[in-house]
Amino acid sequence: MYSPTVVRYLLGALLMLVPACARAEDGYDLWLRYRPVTDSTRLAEYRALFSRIILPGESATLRVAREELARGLRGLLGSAVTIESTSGSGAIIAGTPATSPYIGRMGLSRELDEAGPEGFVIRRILVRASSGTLASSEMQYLVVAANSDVGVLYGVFHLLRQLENLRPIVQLPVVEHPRVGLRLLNHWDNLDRSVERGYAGLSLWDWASLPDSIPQRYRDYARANASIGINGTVLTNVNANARALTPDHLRKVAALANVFRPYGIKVYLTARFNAPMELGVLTTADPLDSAVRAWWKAKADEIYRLIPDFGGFLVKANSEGQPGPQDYKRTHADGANMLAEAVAPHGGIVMWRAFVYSSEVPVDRIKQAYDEFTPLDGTFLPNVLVQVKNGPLDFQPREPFHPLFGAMPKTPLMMEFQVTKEYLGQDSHLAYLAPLFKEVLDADTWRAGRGSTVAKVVDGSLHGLSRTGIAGVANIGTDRDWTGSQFNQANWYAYGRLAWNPALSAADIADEWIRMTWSRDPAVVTTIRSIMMGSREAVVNYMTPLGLVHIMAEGHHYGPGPWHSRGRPDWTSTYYHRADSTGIGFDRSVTGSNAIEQYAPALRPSFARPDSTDESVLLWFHHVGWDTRMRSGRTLWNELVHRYHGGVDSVRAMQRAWSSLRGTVDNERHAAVDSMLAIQEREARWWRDATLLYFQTFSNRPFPPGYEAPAHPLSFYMNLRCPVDRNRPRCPDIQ
Ligand code: BDP
Repeated sequence: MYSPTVVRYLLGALLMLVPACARAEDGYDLWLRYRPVTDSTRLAEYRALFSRIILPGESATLRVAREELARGLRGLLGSAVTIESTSGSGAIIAGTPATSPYIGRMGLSRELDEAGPEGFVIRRILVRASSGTLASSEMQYLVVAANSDVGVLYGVFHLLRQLENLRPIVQLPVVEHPRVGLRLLNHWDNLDRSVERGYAGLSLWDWASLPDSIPQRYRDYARANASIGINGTVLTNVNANARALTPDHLRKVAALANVFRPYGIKVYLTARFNAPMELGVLTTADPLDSAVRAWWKAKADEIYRLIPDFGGFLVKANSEGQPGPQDYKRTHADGANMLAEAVAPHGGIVMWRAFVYSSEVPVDRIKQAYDEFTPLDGTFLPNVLVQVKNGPLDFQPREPFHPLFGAMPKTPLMMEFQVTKEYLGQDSHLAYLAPLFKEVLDADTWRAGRGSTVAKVVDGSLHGLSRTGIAGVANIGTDRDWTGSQFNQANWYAYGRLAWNPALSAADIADEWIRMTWSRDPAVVTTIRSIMMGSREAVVNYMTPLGLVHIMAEGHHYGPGPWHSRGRPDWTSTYYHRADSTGIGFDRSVTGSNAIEQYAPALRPSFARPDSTDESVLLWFHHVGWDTRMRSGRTLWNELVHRYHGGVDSVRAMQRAWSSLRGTVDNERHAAVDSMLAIQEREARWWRDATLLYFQTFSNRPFPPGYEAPAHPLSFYMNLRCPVDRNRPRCPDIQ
């Protein structure tokens, strides 16, 4: 039980006296800044209720919740906050029925049932101080109640977010629970601290100094994740290294698990399928071999001895050179089930990725996952989830939703989004991804009639599945700003918020994030929101409009390379755009690869013909003639030119809008974003000019009048060799 002594946070109060300007603004604080509320009405309202905290309990999670609440309120209220154990007028009372004597007596059981294991209830309670007398006064409390300690922590973060957003107290009551069970980050981090597709410095995990050294940054990472409801983290790259499973390394993993546990975050590892051969003495990794099965069981037992709440394994198998069950003529289900059996006694799970394609070049690579996985529906053990990328290809700026969603009714399908922007400008381009995530989550699969959205597949409601999950490939590294640039933080934030509740809107999430990260000034919020909300479409337009995909340069995937045609065909650009003198695009209708057949019958007609297909995915589904009329009345060629130029114009508009904010946000971060936008504008032109000049060699049509001429001839772009820095090329020559 929490000690009744009044604890004053003197240190906190002292810290508040240090002027904010004494610290350079570098973005380290993310959205957890807790800057003082300046609206005087709101401040008075908040001070009356939130200057006292009654949050008893000594579990590590409740301690974190109490500290966070005190820290947040101190910052927001700009005054001292006391932690007490007795009720007096005006206070926050937080806890579970088991940890707080008050909560147990409040009759919240119906709401708590609704909140479930991770959710919370926020209620306003008015109590008459001395009933019966005319002088009676009402005492007001705000109650944050949950069934579990982590539910209390989520409730605390929710409450602080509401206050950051200046919500009036009457609007605070709520019952909240996450719609998706597993809300995970996938770190593609290698053991040498390099990060595959990472653009924010090194891996956060300093394996060399673990388990002894635990920098504060690990806790700050966990805090940030808990604040948006993320409850698991896969620490290692899907292109896995078996060494992660050695005893030495597992002790390091256990140290991280200990740091993250109070924040409700479990750790997971990627499992290299042939680890029994690489680490053990076995000569096979055949999932049906009894020695192999015994090896994995023993390995699982060893892991759980060190980490009793270990989450489980994520596996990339038989994909891009990774070993897997097909090496032994076994199925993906055989492989997944073997691992699932090993972790099942400990409550662990296996996330088996559907990002697979064979080493033989197919007629249409994007069809392979569906073809391989749908026959396996119903054959996976209950603790297996199949993890599916949002689109059938590979995290492009725009793809249609993956046809596996809705097509495996007996198998929990996890969504895999990429938060790190491998194909959307990496660290430097401002692209807010919530509209992309929402487009996919809201897409209608039609598998059980209208309204069978991808979100309903992911949250399990479409097919009545209770095990559910969502994963985001993390964009986090050792950079001070965590994500390589200020606005990339919004994608981490938005991913977490949508994992908690896929029904939230991209604009509302942007608003919250802006108020917490930049400013509560309505004019500033409106300007930044408009920059963010248009930003992903701007990238689509200057990189891959009208359903084009995969026309980036080889290897680093950063700049344009529509001419790339060397090596394995389905890794080239020409395989995907299929430009020729008649037109451009990949025919996936019945006259082509017939990939449209993988969608529900009710959807197929809309993809079947160019004139019934949404223009945003037109060239994904069809090869279209250069002179075909688009909805705008322009020919396809002219429309392509128009879109590419529109993309660049949008970036310029973003630059102007951002400039208008100078002086309204801190200079350091303003300047940082300003210089990133300058890079983005230059590189948007690079994409536009290189790509249009290249496609012009097929269309043989002039650029319509009125558009800016390319700065260089095509040969200039094709011969550019840009030095690679942190995975991505800096190209000083393009101006
Ligand atoms: C692609 C990445 C590659 C990943 C692969 C995957 O380019 O680095 O290993 O996806 O998801 O997007 O496995």
